[in-house]
Parts: sequence; C-alpha cells; structure tokens
Amino acid sequence: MKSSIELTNQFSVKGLVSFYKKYELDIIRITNKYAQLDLSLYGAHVLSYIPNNADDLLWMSTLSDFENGKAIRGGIPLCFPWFGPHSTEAALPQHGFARLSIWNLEEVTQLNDDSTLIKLSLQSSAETKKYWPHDFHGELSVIVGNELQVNFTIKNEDTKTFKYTSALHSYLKVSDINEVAIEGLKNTDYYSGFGDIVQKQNSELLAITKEENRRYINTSATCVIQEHGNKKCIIVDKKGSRVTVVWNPWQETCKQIKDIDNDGYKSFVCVEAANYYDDYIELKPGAQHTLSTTIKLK
Ligand code: TA6
Repeated sequence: MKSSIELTNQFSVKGLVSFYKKYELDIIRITNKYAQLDLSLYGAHVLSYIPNNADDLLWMSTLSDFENGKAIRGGIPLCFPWFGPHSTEAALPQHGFARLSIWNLEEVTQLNDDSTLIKLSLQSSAETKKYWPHDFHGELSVIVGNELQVNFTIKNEDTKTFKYTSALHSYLKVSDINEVAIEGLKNTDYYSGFGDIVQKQNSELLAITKEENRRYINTSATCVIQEHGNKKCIIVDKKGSRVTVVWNPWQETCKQIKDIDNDGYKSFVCVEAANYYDDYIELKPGAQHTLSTTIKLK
C-alpha cells in the first residue's frame, strides 16, 4: 500500500488530480472539465460525482464511518464476492470483503475527450483468502466524463472454476423520496426482500412510498429516476448484469441503521446493477467478467 505522499508524488496533476485524507482513508479527487469525483481507495468506493453546474448525483450519509473495517454508507459500495449476507456463514461480512479492502491505484489517464480514467486493482492474498479461497484479480475502472462510468472486472487466476455474486450498490441522491418515480421496470419480475415469491411490476413507474427491497430478475433495462417537483432526472444504465435491485429502507428500518440519520431515507434511492440469483457469475480459469454501470443526468 502506497503512502499519501507516494500517491501524491506519483499521480497528482495540478488542477486535475489530487489526494486528501478522509479520517484514515485515502481519497483521490478528479476535477476535470466535466465533473468532480471523489473515490476512496478503501473499498474502491466512489463517494461523489458532481457534474459541472449540478448537484451530486450520489448520496453520502452524514453519519457514515470512514474507517478501516467498516463499510462506507453512500456513494457506490462494491459488493463482491457475495451480495447480501454470506449464503452459509452468517459471521462473514455482508456484501463481501471488496468494500472493506484497500485497493491499489494503478493508473490515472486523461482520455482524448478530456474525461479521466482511474484504475484500481485488488489481487487475491492471504487476507482475501480468509474470506474466500480463490485466486483472482479484481479491477475497478472509473471514467469521469459527462457521465460516470464504473466497470468492475474479475479475472479467475485460480486453477479451478469459481462462482461469485456482486453488485454496484449505487445510492442516488434525490431531494425528496416522495417525489420520486423510477421508470424502466414495467413487466419485470422481482423478489421482494429475502422472499422467494416472484411478483411482477405491472405499472410503468415505481413510486417509493414505503420500504422497498426489490430484486428484479432477467432485466438489463436502463432505469430513469425522475423527480416530479424539482425535475431532476438521473439515468442509470448497466451492462453485464441481469438483476437490478431497488432499495430504500423507509422510516422504521432507517431508525435501526445507525449510520443513516432518521430522515436519511428521504434523500436517496439505491438502484443497483447486480449479479445475483441465477445471474451469479461462474468463471473458468483465465476467464473474466465485467459488471458496469453508468450514471448521468438526463
Ligand atoms: O441492496 C439492498 C441491500 O442488500 C438491503 O438488503 C440492505 O441491507 C442494503 O443492501 C444495505 O446493506 P448494508 O450492508 O450496506 O447495510
């Protein structure tokens, strides 16, 4: 792991790439002609994406921890190699270890259109094998342009086939959850919460009026998060994923989540690109898979 000074010496570019510490975590900040983005090396976690002349498209909890060993609440948590609780061992961390690991910064490159590419990596190690016994190489690449692109690639470097589930668990910032409608999931089957009954959304739009934890299956659709009152419209696209999760804890569950303030649920909705259920990823030795999401203003 590189120190803050080494990171600054190797990668900083005046006015474009800088580093700062958020409590004990190293954060890289990109400020280019399109947007400002903050990315934590801990968790390969996008914290914010603020297009020019616009508000942050991502929500971050005012009560989030920024500490080794704890998950960051908000932005884009990276869930790998399992989504949700571990299937057999309850003591293992929810959503896997990727969001609790320190990733290496490999590259920061200005692209031809002046957008900025950042690449982080996570290599399997004795530490990752405490949680998951496989050899793998993980890469998170982020492109900061007039849209935010996040690509998460896992390559199997083991001698055996392995399976995993994953998600880019994006928290989209809204000004009032009561004004939000999500478009793109009409006629799509979903499981609610941890249930096993398949339901179908018949309506064109999903309004969030109560706790929702919908896991839509067999969908690669683009979702549009519309806000009636303030007309903000966020487009969330994805690739390499057939499951979309929509989550908002609403009032009662929110009170039980200690790193979200009691009213926090009013300011975000999660729309997540996932590999889960039958869409788990199985990789032969040498094979790789990329899960991607793009987030932008309409
Ligand atoms: O994606 C929805 C979900 O899996 C919910 O079940 C809820 O637990 C949420 O993620 C947040 O999980 P976390 O471990 O970050 O508190």
